[in-house]
Amino acid sequence: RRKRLRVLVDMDGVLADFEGGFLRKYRDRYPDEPYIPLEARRGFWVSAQYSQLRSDLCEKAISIWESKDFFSELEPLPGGVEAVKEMAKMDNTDVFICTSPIKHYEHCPREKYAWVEKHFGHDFLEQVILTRDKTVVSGDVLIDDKPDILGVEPKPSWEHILFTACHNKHLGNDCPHRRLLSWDDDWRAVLDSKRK
Ligand code: BVP
Repeated sequence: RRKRLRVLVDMDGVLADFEGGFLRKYRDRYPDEPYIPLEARRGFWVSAQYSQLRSDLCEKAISIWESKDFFSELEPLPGGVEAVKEMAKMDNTDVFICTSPIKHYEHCPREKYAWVEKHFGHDFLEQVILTRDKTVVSGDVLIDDKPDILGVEPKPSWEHILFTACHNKHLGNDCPHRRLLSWDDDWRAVLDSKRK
C-alpha cells in the first residue's frame, strides 16, 4: 500500500472517560437521586436511560455535561493517549481526533481543545476534527464507542471499529463491527489490516 493510512479516533468513551466523569459529578450534585451504575448502563445515550429511570432525571443528567469544566476535567481512559501518540509517530499514518460537541456550545468545544492540548500538546490541535456528522469525514478507520454512526453520507469511507464501553459491551451480533476491547487490545493489528 503506497497511500497513507488515515485513522480517526473518537474522544468521549474512547480517549476521555465521559461515563465515569458523568457518574461522579451526577452523584456529587444529586446525592439523594437514584443513579445507574456503570455495570447497568445500556444504550449509548445516558440521558435516555436516566429518563427511563425517572422522567425528571433526564434534565438533571443533561445539566452535568452542560456544566462548565465537565469536558475539560474528564480523566483519560487507560492507554488511549499513549496509543494515539504512538500511532501519530508511525510511518505513513495520519491520526485525527474526531469528536461531536454537544449543541450547548458555551463550554464543550473550547474544553475539548483544552483537553487535547493538556494531554497531547499544543501542536496536536492540528489533528482535531469537531463535527456532528462523522460520515462526511473520510478515513480508513474510525475507532468509536457509538454502535450506530449515521449521517448524510450513506457509504462512509471508514470502517467503524467499535471501542468497547460499559453501554455497548452486551451488544451481540446485531452490532456487526470489529471491536477493540480496550487500548490493551491489538490496535496495531487493526491498523495493519487496513494497510494491506
Ligand atoms: O459530546 C458527546 C457527549 C454527548 O454526545 C457527544 C457524543 O459524541 P461522540 O462520542 O459521538 O463523538 N452526549 C449527549 C447525551 C445526551 C444528550 Br440530550 C448523552 O446521553 N450522551 C452523550 O455522550
